[in-house]
Amino acid sequence: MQRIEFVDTHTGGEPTRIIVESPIRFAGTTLAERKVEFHQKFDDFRRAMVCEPRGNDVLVGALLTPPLDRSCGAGVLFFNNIGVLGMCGHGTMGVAVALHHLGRIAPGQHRLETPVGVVPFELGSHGRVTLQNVPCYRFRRNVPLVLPDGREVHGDIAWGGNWFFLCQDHGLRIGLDNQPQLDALARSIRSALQQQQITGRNGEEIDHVELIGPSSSTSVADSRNYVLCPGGAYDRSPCGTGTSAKIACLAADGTLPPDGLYRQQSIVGSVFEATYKHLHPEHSESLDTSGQLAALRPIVPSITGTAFITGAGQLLLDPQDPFCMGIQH
Ligand code: PYC
Repeated sequence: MQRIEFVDTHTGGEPTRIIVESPIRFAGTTLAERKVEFHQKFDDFRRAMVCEPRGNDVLVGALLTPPLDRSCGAGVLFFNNIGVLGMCGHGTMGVAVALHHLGRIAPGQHRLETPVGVVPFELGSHGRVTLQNVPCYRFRRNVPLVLPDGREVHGDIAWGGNWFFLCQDHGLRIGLDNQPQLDALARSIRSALQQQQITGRNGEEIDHVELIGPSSSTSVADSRNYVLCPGGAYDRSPCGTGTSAKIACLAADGTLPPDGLYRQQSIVGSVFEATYKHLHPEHSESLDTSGQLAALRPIVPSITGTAFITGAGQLLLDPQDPFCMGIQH
């Protein structure tokens, strides 16, 4: 029987399972290489950690790895029910409180290495975490999209650590009681994007759809979102990368100034607070010498939320169990 140590958390209702120790020994020399390696060689391990019968479609996994960048306290690979993610905002907050729960970090400033870059974060009291996301930007504005039923919607395409299509003219109310309709629409948007080969920069797949609407009447938040994740589940939290993508669009429109506060409410009512600073042009050039990124005026978002520990222990992998390595739907 193999035993895998884990800590479970949730951030604004969205769960993260942090894998503290794993038998995996990576050969890759960057986290981006290890992301590919995890997907290609250890997909059964991913399934075993987050899919049924031990997990579910909503659960995001976070595999802790020793950092390759010595300025970081830990490295992490985020994954879900279908694959590996570049970055995850709610998951980063979960990792922060899990590292504290394990006695590995104290409240204060820390750095986490992810496949898309280093994510500095500050752990405050009572599970409050502010993360500084990787540089984010709007790639295309107000893109028309014809849906399979002939209806046309519009959306911005933005990078928030993952690729998002952010749509506001969808005509639906964002509320839990409307979830089946929101889900059907978000799925049809995603398949239209695929069919019409509408992508992010460098042809990358847009795998997250974010529907945006007014916040609930009892909330002071600036807007409420419904985020369809790549594996078909919807984000219970306001989505850290989705909130980053949203404020990148507001920054590009000039409707949110640097350091201005934006509050993003999720479908279950939880709220992330977001601010941003512009990325220094020299920094953009060091990330992309073609100058294309600098022209998109990337921002560096700070996202704040609260995560809670919900469980900790060992996952048991019994080789006699026919579903030991999880069920892939
Ligand atoms: O918080 O960035 C996020 C996220 C991505 C997918 C689910 N949550």
